[in-house]
Amino acid sequence: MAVHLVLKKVMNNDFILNSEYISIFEKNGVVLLKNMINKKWQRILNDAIEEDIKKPGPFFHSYKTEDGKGNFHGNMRIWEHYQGLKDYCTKSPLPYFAAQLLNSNKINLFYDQLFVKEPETKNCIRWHNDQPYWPIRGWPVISLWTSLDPISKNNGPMEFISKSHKWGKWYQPEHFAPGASKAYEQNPEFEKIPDIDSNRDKYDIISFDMNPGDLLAFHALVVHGSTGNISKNRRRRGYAVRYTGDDVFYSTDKGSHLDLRNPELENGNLLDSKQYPVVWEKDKNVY
Ligand SMILES: O=C(O)CCC(=O)C(=O)O
Repeated sequence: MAVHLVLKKVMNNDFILNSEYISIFEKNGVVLLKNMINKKWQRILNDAIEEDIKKPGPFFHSYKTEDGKGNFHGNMRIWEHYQGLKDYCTKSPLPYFAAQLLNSNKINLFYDQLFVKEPETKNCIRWHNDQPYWPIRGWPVISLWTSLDPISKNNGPMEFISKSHKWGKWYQPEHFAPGASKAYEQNPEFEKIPDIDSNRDKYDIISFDMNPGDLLAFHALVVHGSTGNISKNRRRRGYAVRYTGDDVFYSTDKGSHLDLRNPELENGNLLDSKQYPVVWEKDKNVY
């Protein structure tokens, strides 16, 4: 028992986030955490992503490319089918990072999502905030996004409007690429996203150069998007894991993505379920 406690303390210290990171996340809705994912996890991600590109899991939703060049592979809920990703989402330090950033005693895995933009894939991801797409309500909700490729201006960095998570705005979901089959339900409580690209100088837009191993942590209501990968030879394999903190609950409100809904839950239920498992609890987990 004593040995276990000592081990627990050492590991906790290894993964304690600097309080400055937490303040930046709370203030701006996004923070870059440098060098957080070790090579072992990067290899696991690499293998699973290549496997998913070759043989996609059931929620595959390739986006049509804008000029026929490149390739944009999208998928989600992949952890449910690949042990390596399940381990990354549930047993890596990620849930503990989420707990610290969200100041929560319990963390549920909500889902994971892949966005692979091959070289010369000009598609942007339109400006949006995430939570209107999701059948969940409550404040402590976060994505931890990483890329297996170095990211800079030309190969599709994520962009964020700093502090927009506090605007109190929920924007009507729209598809990320033309040609998608089913439109999102309209929710009268959501509003149309403004034309940010035509007025970029009016917004505090921030983006980050990244290296493999870095993590971008962003709040579910921060407005964000990503630019196209216009490079001729650099890939951009982005992978996001979404986590929820204390008291987040299931919602059947209109507008959310059908593939993220959970038949086990009813409106107002806490999320604990097979699809959204508890992955970290204060005083119970090693990290
Ligand atoms: O990876 C991207 O290009 C977009 C990711 C995104 O919008 C998200 O993870 O919410």
